[in-house]
Amino acid sequence: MRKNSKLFIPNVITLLSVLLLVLLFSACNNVDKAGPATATVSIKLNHSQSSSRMAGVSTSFTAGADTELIALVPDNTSFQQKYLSLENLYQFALTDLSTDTVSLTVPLDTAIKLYSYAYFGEIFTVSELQSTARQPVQFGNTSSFTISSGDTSKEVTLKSFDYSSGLLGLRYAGYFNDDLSFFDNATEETHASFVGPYFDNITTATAGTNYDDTYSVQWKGYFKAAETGTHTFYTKSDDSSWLWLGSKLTPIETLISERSSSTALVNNSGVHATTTRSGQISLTAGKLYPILIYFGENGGGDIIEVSFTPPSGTTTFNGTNYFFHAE
Ligand SMILES: [Ca+2]
Ligand SMILES: [Ca+2]
Repeated sequence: MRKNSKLFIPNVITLLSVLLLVLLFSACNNVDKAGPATATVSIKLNHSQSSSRMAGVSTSFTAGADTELIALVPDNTSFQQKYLSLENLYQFALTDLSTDTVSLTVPLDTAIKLYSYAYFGEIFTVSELQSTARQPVQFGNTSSFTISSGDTSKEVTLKSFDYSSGLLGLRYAGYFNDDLSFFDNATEETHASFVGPYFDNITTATAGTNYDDTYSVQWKGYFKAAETGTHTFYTKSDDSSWLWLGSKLTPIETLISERSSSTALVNNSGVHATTTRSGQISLTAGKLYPILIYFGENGGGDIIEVSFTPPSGTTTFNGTNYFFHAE
């Protein structure tokens, strides 16, 4: 009993302290919940035509687009081709394509920017886009800007994403053994002999030869055709290699999600000595096509080379001005 009464006063003090902390905490939360002041602003979009990518794809960012979704994000938000993956997103809205304007409720005096996702062939609402896995076929962004109290309109330039030279090449631990889904969850690893991550060509000089066992490599990006007509693609490998080319205007993520053994342009699968296989495809000059290459080495000798023959050209390993990746 005595013991309990001695503890009574300290316990009350502790209880009151906790109560005070809880009150302080909830007060702070209330302030946070209120957030920064906002204003609803009509934003005029100037669609830039300057990018090298769009020179190859379309003369105008939204030319022929039926729906354009605008995402309002904090300035430090990284671009995602799947817009639903954007973090810290403020708001989605659709552009009025007849006036190139979009109405958004923006935070005031905060660094913000817009990401744009254009769709072709069908008109969507925001909720329809949010409930579908449909991928946009063109992307753009603005520079950072702020809206201050009293601003009712703003004009911003929307630039399409540029492409940079080279395919992204990543090496993984283990031999994929023709299990295409291996690359979905493979463990990336670095290796001194594996030069990258962007490849203007894939030859014994860049990927190496006879330098290791039980590893796999994925190259992905875009192939920009210089001529219209039949192109032949080759892989020369020990052991397995595969090559896919998707439809023009298709993001590489779509090609990866749809690739299968039956849609491969080059199927050079299996554990085997150095073997060259090829496939042919008709391409249009100036257009970008997603390209995906898988390679794996089980044991013994190892080599991977990728070459192609344009309609009127000679076979080459040199992918400069042909191989690109999106920024
Ligand atoms: Ca080897
Ligand atoms: Ca081998």
